[in-house]
Amino acid sequence: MKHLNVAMIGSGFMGKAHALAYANMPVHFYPAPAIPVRKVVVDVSPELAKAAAERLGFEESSTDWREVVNRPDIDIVDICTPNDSHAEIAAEAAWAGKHIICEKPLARNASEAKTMLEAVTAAGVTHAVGFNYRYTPAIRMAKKLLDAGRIGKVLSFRGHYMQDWSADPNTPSSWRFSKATAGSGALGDIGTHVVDTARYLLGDIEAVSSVLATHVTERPASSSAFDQLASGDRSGSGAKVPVDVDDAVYSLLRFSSGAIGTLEATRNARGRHNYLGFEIQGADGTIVFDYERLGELQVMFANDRDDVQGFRTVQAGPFQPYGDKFWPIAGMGTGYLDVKTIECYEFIKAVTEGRQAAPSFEDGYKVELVADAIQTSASTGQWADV
Ligand code: SOE
Repeated sequence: MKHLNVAMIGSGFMGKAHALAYANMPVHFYPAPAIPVRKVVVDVSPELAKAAAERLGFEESSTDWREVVNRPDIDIVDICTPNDSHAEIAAEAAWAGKHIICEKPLARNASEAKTMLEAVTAAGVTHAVGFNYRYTPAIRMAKKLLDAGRIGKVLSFRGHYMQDWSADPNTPSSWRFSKATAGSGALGDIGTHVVDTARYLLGDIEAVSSVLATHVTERPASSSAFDQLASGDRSGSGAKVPVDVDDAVYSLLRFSSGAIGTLEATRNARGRHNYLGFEIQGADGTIVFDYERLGELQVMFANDRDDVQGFRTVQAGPFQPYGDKFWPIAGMGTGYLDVKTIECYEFIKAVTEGRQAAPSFEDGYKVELVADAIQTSASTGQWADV
């Protein structure tokens, strides 16, 4: 079986998810298109990098990403670093002829994303951006129902991503609260997942009318090398540092198809942990998804008999996309790692077949165009074209 050597840059939360996905993928998808080999992991200090190699199962560790991405034995570069380093690492990796998977959002803004897309296109390598949620079996199932016309013409989309890990003003600061490193706040971090899901299910968005807000304007500095999200120290002990990104975004959406919709995203919604979801209304039915119950899809078909009309709950299982690769009985449970494992499979398959993955850097760039338009609309108070 073919083997592909992976160099992973960054070993935080996403590095852990990707490392587990490389290990699990050939177990679920056998025979695998190729076996990903966890060759070398890079982090900012020798201690962090060495610990990451031990913990995540990489053969080697390094602190020099540039040297690593230029190594002749590396086939794939996996970018799991904060947003401000994506463009530089991706350009170097593309010039070195490596296939690239880059965590989302692709970049801090559309112009940076465009340079990345140009670099990978010129190099002719396979590229993917980590909008993992579109691989959720229940979301794939929603796409199948839409493509088969089961809810008729799509009229509207209500998309949301609500979390609460930063609702407490004492949640420590991190690169996610700085425009220089992140580009934007809730918009880039989680709103872009909604944009990717919307584009995947309904097609391109052509105009937006948006508002952004920053409710928590300063946070205690973090004492940890890693961004700890909900598991951080909330004692409020660090010196306060300013927040210069949004922590909530609300937007109206107009799709090229004629459908209309909404997007809501915040990391400060008490009680909502990973509440990514949507409701799609069609002329002949409705589809509802909520990631906090990711193994389920709610569907309503208008052609059901009047006396039994209503939502039914479909459990993801062997009859839904990718379901047969996991457990042989519906309802046994799909998790975050399963979604990351499917993402890994699709990327490795695209590499071995010498074609583009989906979502690619082009999708990542188009999402950034929407995110830029949302910021323009929020600052002008007008609709903005994408
Ligand atoms: C933090 O909001 C975060 O880690 C996002 O960056 C991820 O994309 C999301 O999947 C989980 O939450």
